[in-house]
Amino acid sequence: MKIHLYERVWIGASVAMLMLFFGSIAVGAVGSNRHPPSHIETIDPTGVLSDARFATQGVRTDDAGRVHAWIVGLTFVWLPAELVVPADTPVTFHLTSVDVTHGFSIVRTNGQTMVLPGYVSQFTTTFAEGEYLIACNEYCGLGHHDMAAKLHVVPPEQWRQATTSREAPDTTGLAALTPEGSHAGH
Ligand SMILES: [Cu+2]
Repeated sequence: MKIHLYERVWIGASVAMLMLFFGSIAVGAVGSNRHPPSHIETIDPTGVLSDARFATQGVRTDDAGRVHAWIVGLTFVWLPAELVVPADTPVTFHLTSVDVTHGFSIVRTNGQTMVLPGYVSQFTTTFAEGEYLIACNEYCGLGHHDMAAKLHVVPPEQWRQATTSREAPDTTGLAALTPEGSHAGH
């Protein structure tokens, strides 16, 4: 079979482009350690705020001293709206939603995941010192553009001092928030 020269050139170019695009995905996934959020851990989306894992949102350490952040997304806020974590230390994020799908995105980092009602999304990453914007990158309703939070990454010594003196966060009133309750009409 005779293949015209131009046809061969274009076949070659298409194959090269496919390899380039696939390669860039592979480099992004492996090089930047990106992976899909876990869909293994489930949660009752109507009982998130009374669930032991998410009743108190925020940053906590486990018995082994590892740092975890527990975050709830709802139209149109992240709870809590401010997080403080230590720099250059792995932080494991656990996220869920009480209503619709949200996108948790820590801008200028590889910290990003979809947040779905009924599931606990989880990822672990480390940060350089600084202030980061957390945005919702999954359209969730009319107030979507206001759905933002702040991540403060401080030197580990400073963080440890602050956590030992920090009181348990005040969650009074949060139990009254339900998907239907205070956020109707998203
Ligand atoms: Cu959103």
